[in-house]
Amino acid sequence: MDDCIFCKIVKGEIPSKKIYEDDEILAFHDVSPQAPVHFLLIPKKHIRNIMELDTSDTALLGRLLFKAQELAVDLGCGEKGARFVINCKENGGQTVDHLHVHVLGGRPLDWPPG
Ligand code: DGP
Repeated sequence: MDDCIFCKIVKGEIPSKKIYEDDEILAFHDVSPQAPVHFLLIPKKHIRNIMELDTSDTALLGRLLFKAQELAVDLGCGEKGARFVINCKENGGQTVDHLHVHVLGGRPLDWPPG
C-alpha cells in the first residue's frame, strides 16, 4: 500500500528502530512508547486490521504471536510479563491501518483501558 506508514517502514522509506526482521515479519520500537518496553510486530504483507484476516493467514499470525513472545522475553519481560495488544478500527483505537501487535512491558499496566 503506497500510503501506508508501516508499508513504508517495511520498504525502508521511513526509518525505524528494528528489533527483528524476516521474510514475513518486522518488529520495531514504537515511536511513542507508552511503557519502558513498547514495540510493534507487523506482517510485512499489508493486512488492514484483524477483521481482514483470512484463514490463509493462520500460520503467519501464529508466527507473529510466537515472535512477540520470544522478543518480549529477550527484552526482559519474561519474568513479570507484558501486555500484547491488537487495536482494531475506530472503537478499538487503531490509528495505523496495517495490522500490528503492540507489546508493552517494564511496568505494571492498568486494567481496564479507558
Ligand atoms: P494503533 O493506535 O494501535 O494504531 O498504534 C499505532 C502505533 O504506531 C502508535 O503507538 C504509534 C506508532 N507509530 C505511528 N507511526 C509510527 C512510525 O512512523 N514509526 C514507529 N516506529 N511507530 C509509529
